[in-house]
Amino acid sequence: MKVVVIGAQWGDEGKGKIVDYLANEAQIIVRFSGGANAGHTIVIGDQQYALHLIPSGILYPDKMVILGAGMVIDPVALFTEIKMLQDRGIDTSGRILISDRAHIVLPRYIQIDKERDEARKKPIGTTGRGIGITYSMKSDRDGIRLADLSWKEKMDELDKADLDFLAPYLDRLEAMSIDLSAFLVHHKNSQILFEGAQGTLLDLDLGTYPYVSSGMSCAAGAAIGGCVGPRALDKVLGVFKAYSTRVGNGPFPSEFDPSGEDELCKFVRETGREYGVTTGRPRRCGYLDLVALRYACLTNSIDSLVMTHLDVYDTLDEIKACVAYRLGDKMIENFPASIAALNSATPVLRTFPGWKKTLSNALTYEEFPIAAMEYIEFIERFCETPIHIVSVGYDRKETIIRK
Ligand code: 2SA
Ligand code: GDP
Ligand code: MG
Repeated sequence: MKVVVIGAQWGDEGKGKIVDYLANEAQIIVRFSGGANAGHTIVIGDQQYALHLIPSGILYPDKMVILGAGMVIDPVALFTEIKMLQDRGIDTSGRILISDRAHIVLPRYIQIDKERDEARKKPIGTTGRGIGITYSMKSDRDGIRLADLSWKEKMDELDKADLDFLAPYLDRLEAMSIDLSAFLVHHKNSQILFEGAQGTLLDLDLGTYPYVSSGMSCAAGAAIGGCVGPRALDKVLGVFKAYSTRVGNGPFPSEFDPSGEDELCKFVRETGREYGVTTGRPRRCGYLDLVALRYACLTNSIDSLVMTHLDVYDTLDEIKACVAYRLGDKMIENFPASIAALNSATPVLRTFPGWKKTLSNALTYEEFPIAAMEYIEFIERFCETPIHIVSVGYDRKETIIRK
């Protein structure tokens, strides 16, 4: 079985937690997009890990993890992350491979990324990790792939600073480099997870452009960045939070209070620990946006949704979710491409009763309070997509599978 796990919102839905949970049943985990902009958190008991480049799955001693062709890899960030894992007792040797088609992030790209975003009249609020520049060098056909590191003519084009930067990493990158397509053909009977980064609404094509990242966060990206054809993928899981968050700039129609100062925003941010894993920035918070979630289901062919952070709402008297946008005197139910429309859209909210119970104590879905079930089942009907997994806490254990 080849299963894709993507974010169905603006990232940070809990993909790291869910991929780690599902990795128990897989042999190979392939990250297919993004770079060290991502922050995927995994919590096991009193241990917390923040992964940026290495696929969630590395914490099991026997899984192979692969950085796919759709990724952009900063060697400094990569080897810092490997050292962090090894220092914490995770034996990574021989288990981390990289597609020879993946692109390399150079320090000067990081510099340009920061300068360019600062110079923008309307900054995107990038993570400053050189992501957009590396992907644009790639589309401009000036990028450097792992495979190019041993191509003399290409290396001769680089200036001395780039060569000096790359020199200490060449042997280690070469040792990890594989032909991903051939590798996956060879392992065609393995259970494989394809792990996305960021989320649908940050996808370069499907997201709120230009307020997006530059990789493919969508399900189709798993095929391209994972070096397989789309028909090789068996199932798409879309992870979403019981509410919405976004870090960085750009439209967010269901944002609680754009000043970020209202009580509900503060409550959700602190209870859900909504701070960037890579930059530490406070995340903007808002109501669950079902217009956007349904768009994510449709554009990614999501077979099954995974709901996370439901526990964050445990103590609320009532819960609201956005079921349409009001645009002037019109109501719309489809997610528009126009940033002007998204900026002026006001959310139409539906209210649900709260459950006022601690969900993380439940071992099965049947133990959930009726009010929590009603919220979940409304979302399923609205999105015409089942929710098979519900996460009620950050720990690996706090995960409920619905039968
Ligand atoms: P970039 O750096 O070019 O990819 O930034 C472009 C936009 O993409 C957003 N972006 C993210 N949004 C949510 N989470 C991300 N990862 C980190 C995390 C974020 C952090 O897990 O918390 O630490 O700030 C991520 N990476 C990129 C970014 O905010 C821009 O809006
Ligand atoms: P990712 O980028 O999608 O992997 O998500 P992040 O790791 O950036 O952010 C998700 C945050 O929520 C992390 O701090 C996780 O530990 C935490 N988390 C994941 N699932 C749950 C959940 O169901 N409930 C709560 N309270 N926290 C969760
Ligand atoms: Mg994250």
